[in-house]
Amino acid sequence: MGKTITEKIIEKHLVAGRFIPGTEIAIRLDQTLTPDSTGTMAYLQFESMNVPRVRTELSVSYIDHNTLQIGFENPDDHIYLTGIARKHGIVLSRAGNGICHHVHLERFGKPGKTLIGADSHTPTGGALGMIAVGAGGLDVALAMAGEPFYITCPQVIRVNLIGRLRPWISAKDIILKVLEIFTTKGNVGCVLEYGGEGLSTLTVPERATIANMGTECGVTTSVFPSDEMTRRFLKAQQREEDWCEIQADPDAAYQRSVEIDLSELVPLTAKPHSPDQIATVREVGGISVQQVCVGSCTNSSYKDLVTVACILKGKLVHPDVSLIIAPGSRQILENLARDGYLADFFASGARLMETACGFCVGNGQSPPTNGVSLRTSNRNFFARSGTQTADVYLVSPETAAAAALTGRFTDPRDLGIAYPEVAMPERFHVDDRMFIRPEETAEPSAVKIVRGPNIGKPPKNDPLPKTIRGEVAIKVGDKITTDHITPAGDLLKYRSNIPKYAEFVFRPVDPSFYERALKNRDAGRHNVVVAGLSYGQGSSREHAAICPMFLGVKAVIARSFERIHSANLINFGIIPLIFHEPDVYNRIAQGDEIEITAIRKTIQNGGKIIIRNITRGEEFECLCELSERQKALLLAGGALNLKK
Ligand code: MIC
Ligand code: SF4
Repeated sequence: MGKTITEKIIEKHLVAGRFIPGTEIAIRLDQTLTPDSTGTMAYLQFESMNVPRVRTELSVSYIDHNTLQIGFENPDDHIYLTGIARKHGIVLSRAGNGICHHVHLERFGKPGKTLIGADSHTPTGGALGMIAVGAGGLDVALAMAGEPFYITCPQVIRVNLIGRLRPWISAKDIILKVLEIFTTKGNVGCVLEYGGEGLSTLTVPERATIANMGTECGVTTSVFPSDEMTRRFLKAQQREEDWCEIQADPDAAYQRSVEIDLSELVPLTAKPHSPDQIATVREVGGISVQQVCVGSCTNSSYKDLVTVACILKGKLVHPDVSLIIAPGSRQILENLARDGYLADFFASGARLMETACGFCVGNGQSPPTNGVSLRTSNRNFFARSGTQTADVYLVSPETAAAAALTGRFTDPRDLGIAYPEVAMPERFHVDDRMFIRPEETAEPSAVKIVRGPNIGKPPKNDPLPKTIRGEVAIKVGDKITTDHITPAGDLLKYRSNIPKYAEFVFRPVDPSFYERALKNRDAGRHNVVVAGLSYGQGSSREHAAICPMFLGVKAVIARSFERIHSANLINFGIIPLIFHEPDVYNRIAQGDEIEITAIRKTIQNGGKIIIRNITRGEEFECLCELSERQKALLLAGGALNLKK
């Protein structure tokens, strides 16, 4: 039987296991990437492994998330990252060079290669025909140290695109349709593999929008074939030699197939507060809009921004709207400047931001109280924008531009102007001077690493105790994201300082959690978190496991977990337990006294995991499927203990 693209690439990189969906496999990694926000912790962990040079073909460290530099913490992180890159053979992409996923696609991604990144949108690389997966920083550190990456061998779902997009409809509308079909829940362990004749009109940056936001479905990754479009993009990037063809075999078998007719799509939006709350723009109606943000790793390509510039040309942004434009990379910004489009932005009253994550991660540009913000980014989780009362809608660049002009949610087809058909340039102006390359450092071992006062050490954990005894320190509902657990925005500057960052765990849900958890921990009691469905959705930030670990959390009992977060919990010695009978969730409350006797022995030898709810006089069973490797990680109290 023929093979899928996913199977072909994974099989070439297998170091343990076989391509049997649902089983644990290990793959060799060709490339890694880190952003600054998760990178500092990843490199602190990498340093503790005493490996002098990275063992990958390519590792890139990007300074892209936190470039605001309010206070010394953030610039100190940049200096630390630069030193680490010079010392250990990593390429550094300097602040101002752009968002990791854009820059990686432009300059480093290669069809057929494997990549993991300490950022959940690493699957953007799937647009080039790579297997690109998001992971916790510790997994990336291990990959740089030459260790393989362990994942559950995925089930492959085919997304067949037929037809052709009509004017004013674009790649964002395709992925919003995918989110409507798949939702954000229930897709753990799957890969979305795209195919069909509809692909022939989609350029790599458009495929990147789709692969990028596939993350919101909770899939392991998304992947596109590497075809003539891919060759064209790499040629435009002046690196055609990196191209090779990768196609699924015509008789490849898929777990499931879904077909989307592009010619039937209309402008869509994801309503607050989840990327799968899909409606048509017309259904939402003409509500007034106070802010429009075009940017992020999802939709800020050259084509996206030129389209917006053409729509704005000769007009002024509505007086009640603040329009933010943040190009995805310095290359995009420079090409816009050279081709004259920046002048159109300035003349229209748009506000130009740095080529960085910025507003997307709540790092500036918070909407006003009760404000409506239209964004081309990928996440509209509660409070992520920095304003708890704001409503964030995710839209295409076309819909964003329409609202910027009218001050209202507007179907861009109703603007009454001709659709600007923008082609991808045949050749981009390329300038790689904002990378610091390993070969530029003459004596890497002599590089002194500078650590500002905010840069700590990765916190230690004890091995798993014999028995877990303590209280349910918090009970939360469904779809708790890592933005709820460890908020970013103004707190990004504490990413290198776990004791400080831990003060804000669960702040958007229950600001009193920290005091309670700390009190229990200091009294020698364990903390347990109880949650609903899809716990740990969203970002790959392992801080959502490290900070709870620091506060003495030993187990999370949920109705279901998302992939990266569950791996992060295990990496830091916290047991992810699943209610055997979902109904028990309704009978457990915050403050309940909990005991899990002989948990160490049960993890070691197998057997039923029974939880005693002492407060309610009830016993219930939990499930926890673990590989031998994961058992060893939990028993040791995390991967760092085990590696030592
Ligand atoms: C995000 O989009 O949530 C982030 C910020 O890029 C994160 C990484 C982080 O938390 O630093 C992600 O997606 O993994
Ligand atoms: Fe940056 Fe936003 Fe993309 Fe995360 S989703 S990498 S914060 S632009």
